[in-house]
Amino acid sequence: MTTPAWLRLPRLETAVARTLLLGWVLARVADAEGTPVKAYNLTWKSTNFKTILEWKPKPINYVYTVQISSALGDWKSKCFSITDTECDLTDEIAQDVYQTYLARVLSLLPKNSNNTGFVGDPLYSNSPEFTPYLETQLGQPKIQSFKQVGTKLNVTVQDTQTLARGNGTSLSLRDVFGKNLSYTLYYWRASATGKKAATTNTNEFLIDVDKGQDYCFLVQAETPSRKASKKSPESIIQCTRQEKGVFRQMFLIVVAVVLIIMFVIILSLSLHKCRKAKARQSGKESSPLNIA
Ligand SMILES: *[C@@H]1O[C@H](CO)[C@@H](O)[C@H](O)[C@H]1NC(C)=O
Ligand SMILES: *[C@@H]1O[C@H](CO)[C@@H](O)[C@H](O)[C@H]1NC(C)=O
Ligand SMILES: *[C@@H]1O[C@H](CO)[C@@H](O)[C@H](O)[C@H]1NC(C)=O
Ligand SMILES: *[C@@H]1O[C@H](CO)[C@@H](O)[C@H](O)[C@H]1NC(C)=O
Ligand SMILES: CC(=O)N[C@H]1CO[C@H](CO)[C@@H](O)[C@@H]1O
Repeated sequence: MTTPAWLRLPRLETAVARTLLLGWVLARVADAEGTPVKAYNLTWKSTNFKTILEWKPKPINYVYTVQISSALGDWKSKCFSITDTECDLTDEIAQDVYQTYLARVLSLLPKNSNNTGFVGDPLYSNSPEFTPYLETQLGQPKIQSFKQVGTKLNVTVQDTQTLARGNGTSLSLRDVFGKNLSYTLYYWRASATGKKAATTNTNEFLIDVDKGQDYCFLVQAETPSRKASKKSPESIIQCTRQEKGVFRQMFLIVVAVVLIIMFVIILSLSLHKCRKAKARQSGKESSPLNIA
């Protein structure tokens, strides 16, 4: 017994509807997982060895994992399955800042996110090579202390601790760069604009200045031996203030004026007394005359 044609038609329609529905559901699932996009514009941002890799674009329903290797080494994964577009790699480069590193950013579906062994279809981009010692930017230096005594101005620059490590301890900028790190002091009289400069490959300046004058100054770090990233930003400006000297002078003047005033008062008082006494005396002398 065969089904009449008029009965078969709705069944066909149901099948079509089912297929359409299935297709729609599959499309939804694919959407939720997203389509990984290859990362681009991978950029190293590094200051005093604090080092972050940045890239684009913001992921939509997929994730990134970052891997880093030194010239010698294996790939090491960092920042597993993240939806950010940056990864802090300081810990990896801090152990040896003289090495050259390469990083890559993998774009992965969340369910594959631990499949970083390049089975299947890896989607990744390489970063530019990065050598922290040569490429990290110098941070803004800080003036630790300064003192002006007579014709000498003593300025001490803080030796910044970095995140770089050697022998298991954290290294300062000076530890890492040694004599290849210099500081330049730009200084000028507070009342004038002409700037002078002095350079040292220690953290201390001792310069000749004019006695009794106030000075303003700033410092800038530099690594002349490096091709790039040579100069730091300038420190904030500091000024000496010879307030104490000025105060002492003012104090002396005030004391002198007070002493003079007191002297004048005492003098005039005693003169007055003198005159009165004289007047009385002359009165006494003249009274007999008056009586007479
Ligand atoms: C990559 O970054 C550089 C500098 O930030 C920018 O000039 C360039 O337009 C970027 N490229 C893309 C494709 O966004
Ligand atoms: C300059 O100041 C620093 C810190 O106060 C001090 O250690 C140093 O001995 C001073 N240098 C001179 C030459 O006075
Ligand atoms: C690390 O320690 C060794 C031996 O103790 C020493 O020779 C070397 O100079 C140290 N390195 C640093 C960067 O401090
Ligand atoms: C200083 O720079 C020179 C030339 O680049 C290099 O040979 C030397 O090893 C550097 N010294 C330190 C302490 O980094
Ligand atoms: C999703 C998942 O399994 N993540 C793991 C991938 O592997 C790293 C270390 O190998 C783990 O820390 C994650 O939890």
